[in-house]
Amino acid sequence: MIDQQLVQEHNERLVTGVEDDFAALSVKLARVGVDADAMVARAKGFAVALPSWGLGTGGTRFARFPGPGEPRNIFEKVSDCAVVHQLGAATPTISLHIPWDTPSDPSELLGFATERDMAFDAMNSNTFQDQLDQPHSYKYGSLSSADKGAREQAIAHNIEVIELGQKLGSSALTVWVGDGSNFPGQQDFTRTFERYLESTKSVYQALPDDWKMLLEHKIFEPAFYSTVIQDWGSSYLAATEIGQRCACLVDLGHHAPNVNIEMIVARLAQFGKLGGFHFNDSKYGDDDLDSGSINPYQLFLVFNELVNLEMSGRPFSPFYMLDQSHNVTDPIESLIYSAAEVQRAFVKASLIDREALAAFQDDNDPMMAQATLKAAYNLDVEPILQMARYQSGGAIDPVIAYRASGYRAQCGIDRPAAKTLSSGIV
Ligand code: RM4
Ligand code: MN
Ligand code: MN
Repeated sequence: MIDQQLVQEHNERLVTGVEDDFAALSVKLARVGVDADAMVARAKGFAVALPSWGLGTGGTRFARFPGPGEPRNIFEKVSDCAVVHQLGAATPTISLHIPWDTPSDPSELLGFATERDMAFDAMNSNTFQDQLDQPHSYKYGSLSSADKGAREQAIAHNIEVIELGQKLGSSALTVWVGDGSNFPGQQDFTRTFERYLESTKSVYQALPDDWKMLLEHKIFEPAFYSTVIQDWGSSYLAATEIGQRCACLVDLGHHAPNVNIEMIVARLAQFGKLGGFHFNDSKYGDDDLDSGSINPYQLFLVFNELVNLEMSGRPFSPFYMLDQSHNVTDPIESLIYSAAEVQRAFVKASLIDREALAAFQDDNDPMMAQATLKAAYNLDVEPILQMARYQSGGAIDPVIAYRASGYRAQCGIDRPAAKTLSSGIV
């Protein structure tokens, strides 16, 4: 963790300016009947989970350029997550990926996280890679494989992930499989999907009553012709077949460019099958760019749907997580910044004048309807986010505070990396 004294000194230098900006924004919002303090409270209540696999430098098929002081094990990842939350005050939980993060002693890991005020969010299984000593290969699929042994192994793995998650205080299993095909004709779409459903139902039977199972769709990769859960339609069908506590997880990067993701969100929400999100951004085929870095308006429109759902009063407690790969930035900086971008979209969406919007919609007034959305989107809500961080004990400008702390340089000393050439796999 970073010395809290440093955070306080950082805040003391900036707080007067923030108070001035916040006062000005409060006056502006009061004119349209919005209480700025209530928005700060809302921002403070917002949380998005951190992906344990996002703390190391990411890479591509071509190369990876590791940064100094990368975490070498799950404890160091938790330490880095604690720093992200200490400064950004929006990320109190961690989502683990198993077996990448399997602890030898779960209670030790839980204790380590609790001491740092961190908890565990949804658990992620991994049946898209083979592990050493694993009897069956996932080369041709896992939960949907034609090989019964591979399917049974994948089911058993998912159940083990649930059992581990129970020891860590988690309450959800996210299932993303790389299953699919690279050639037309390679797989029979229907039989493959049937096998997937059968396997996933077996996992669901082991799901504790208070858990959720989240199915994540992805248009392509690693399979390049078809994937078993390719789109939200397949995901919805599967979640509906599997059971009431099974729902769909939307990873923003898992769609074709220009797809109307906010409408997918609305559809899933309407039919009670929206389970959670993996936030990130994408431009072409990449699924792991930083949230809000390419298309912040889309993120806002997604949150417009989420706030709509919240306002509808229907039961709703989605799992929010960042799922990003940081190839050219310090992962801690990216995660702090991205969490704030997601929180910003949430706050802006909370400022939409929904009554006016509904009236314009019913009057068939597209100009004023879109202007109502834009009025909220165009507001600069930074003082609200700064005030929320300040009141929560975080840093007013968390990336600046992080840089000033020297945390990364210290990690570079404490965590010497093995000297290997990092190569791509082309
Ligand atoms: C996938 C998907 C999953 C994540 C893996 C590492 O593209 O987004 O959520 O667990 O990557
Ligand atoms: Mn994902
Ligand atoms: Mn992905």
